[in-house]
Amino acid sequence: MSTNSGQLRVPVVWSEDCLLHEPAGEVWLGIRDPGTEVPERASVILSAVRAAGAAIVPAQRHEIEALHRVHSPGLVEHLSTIWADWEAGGYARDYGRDRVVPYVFPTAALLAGLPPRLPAATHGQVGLYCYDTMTLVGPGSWAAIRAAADAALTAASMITVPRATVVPTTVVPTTGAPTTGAPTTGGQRASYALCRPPGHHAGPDGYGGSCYLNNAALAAQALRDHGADRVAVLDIDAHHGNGTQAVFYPRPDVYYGSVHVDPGAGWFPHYTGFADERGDGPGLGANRNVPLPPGTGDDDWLAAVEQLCAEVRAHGAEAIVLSLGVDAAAADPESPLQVTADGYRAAGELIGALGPVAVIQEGGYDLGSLAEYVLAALTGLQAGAGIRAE
Ligand code: SP5
Ligand code: ZN
Repeated sequence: MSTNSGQLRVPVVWSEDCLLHEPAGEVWLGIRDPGTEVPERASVILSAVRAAGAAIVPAQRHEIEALHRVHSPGLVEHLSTIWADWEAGGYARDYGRDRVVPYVFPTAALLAGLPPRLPAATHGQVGLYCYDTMTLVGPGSWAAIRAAADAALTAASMITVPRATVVPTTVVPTTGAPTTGAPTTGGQRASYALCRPPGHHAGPDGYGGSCYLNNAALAAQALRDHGADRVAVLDIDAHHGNGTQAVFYPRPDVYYGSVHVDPGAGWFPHYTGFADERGDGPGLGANRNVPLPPGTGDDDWLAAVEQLCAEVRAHGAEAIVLSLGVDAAAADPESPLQVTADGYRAAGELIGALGPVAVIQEGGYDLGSLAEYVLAALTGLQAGAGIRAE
């Protein structure tokens, strides 16, 4: 037992299935690199939260319809079947293509206003819902994608929502032995879903950025469906959560606020995350992006987090979803931000004070410091929420 034992009182929602997704690299600028979104990310976080004494709660299986609250049935069906189609098509066996990677994308440049048809060939179809070459699909991917979504939905169901009249009825047990016992419906001030793969780059009808289904958006929508009139998603991953923004862009009921490295300075996702993206129609004003220059450290990053927290309060959010990417860490290979673990602890404290929070794991790729950062954020969060460590 580590000396941290008993320190982490936020229950951790987890499914072993999250380890089954092995993207086996990412194709970046035409070459397959090893990739950084690896199963070990989840393993090191799991070990650390266990050592810190957290209750581990199994992710509960939710019906497919819960996924359709955020995503098109077409995307969900595609993700659940594309590996089997790829395998049946012999792409792995006969052509040495061991993962699904698209090569034609039906962008406006190709379609020129025509509606996308369903291509006859599987290798044509694989570009239909995917917007980059870095988000590979393999044999275990769907099991993990669904498990991550289940973990997020479970975490959402664990926190208390004011005036909640509905407890989720679509929850059915999954396999796997239950562990030490936090309740699975309501009552918690905070919960943490150890989601892998991450989700915030996945939109209503498409995937990319190492994300397939949007775990945080699913959690936020579930909180709305469980009785919260207003929900906020705070995104402190180093990258802009274009998928979450897209899901809620026209809506006033779910605020989205993100602090991230400036896409205008050359960083992924390149096309979104600019300060002038403020929402659309009735949702105008309920979207906020705070892009920061490469090299930004704790002070300016925390000032941005504080600004977002003030907006969450002004929005009147009754429940909060925190997209917790820790790739703003100084040592992270995927971002040039320079935030310390103490910075994440301070951010957690600010956010924990806002109200009930369901925390969703997003990015974070430095295997040496990842777990320390997650623990810092979660212990800060419980302090801010007034949850006493023992
Ligand atoms: C969830 C999340 O954090 N997704 C971010 C994915 C950003 N990936 C950008 C990949 C750019 C290519 N990686 C080059 C790594 C060089 N070390
Ligand atoms: Zn990220």
